[in-house]
Amino acid sequence: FSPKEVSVIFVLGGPGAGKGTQCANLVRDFGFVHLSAGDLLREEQNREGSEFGELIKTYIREGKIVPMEVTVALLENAMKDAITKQGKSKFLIDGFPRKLDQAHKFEDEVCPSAFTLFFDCPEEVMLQRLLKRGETSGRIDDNIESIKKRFQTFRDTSYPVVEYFRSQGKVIDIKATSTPEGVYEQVKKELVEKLN
Ligand code: UP5
Ligand code: MG
Repeated sequence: FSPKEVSVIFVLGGPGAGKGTQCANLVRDFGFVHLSAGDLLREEQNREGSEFGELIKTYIREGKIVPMEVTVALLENAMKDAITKQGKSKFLIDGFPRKLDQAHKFEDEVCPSAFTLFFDCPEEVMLQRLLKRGETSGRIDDNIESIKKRFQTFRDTSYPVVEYFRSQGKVIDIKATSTPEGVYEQVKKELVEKLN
């Protein structure tokens, strides 16, 4: 597909900041296609016959970033599907890019982003959310050891991506500490301003 046919918004924020929750709201109200890189990786991990299953599992448990070739291919395929099978063109790419080289590769080879929604949330709050979710989620990384590693990776490797987009004036900051509804009010307000 041609980058001209599509628009991409990156949705970034620490582990448990509420990216997935808010993307679901935006899908309901604005008709975006929501692609979570983490969800696509978990799906690939569970796919019968995947050559990357074990690798993805190990990286996710350790809170490390899966080699970008795998993730970019999954995202690109999912975008192609949504375009050809559903005639969609507006994408929320959630939890990606998590490293500067991924940002460059995606914007050079797939599609430049319009802007980034950044969910800003303190670690104590994210920790409580993730531990609570871990009681029922079955996610192999919702345990205290993995969560600490995810936070470390976010601080060292992923937050610099936000700063990079910020230096281009392409970040919308959202305070992600209030209720899901309260956070969504901010998201809607900012988005409507941006899109008008
Ligand atoms: N919740 C949400 N909002 C709330 C609010 N305002 N108040 C109270 N509770 C709130 O929310 C997390 C939990 O908090 C839920 O229980 C929710 O109900 C509650 P959610 O919306 O799921 O937050 P989200 O930011 O999406 O958290 P998630 O755990 O998905 O974030 P991660 O970034 O850690 O996970 P992701 O799936 O993106 O990545 C997982 C792993 O995959 C990475 O660690 C990495 O190993 C790998 N990965 C890559 O290698 N490359 C990639 O490009 C992407 C992922
Ligand atoms: Mg998520």
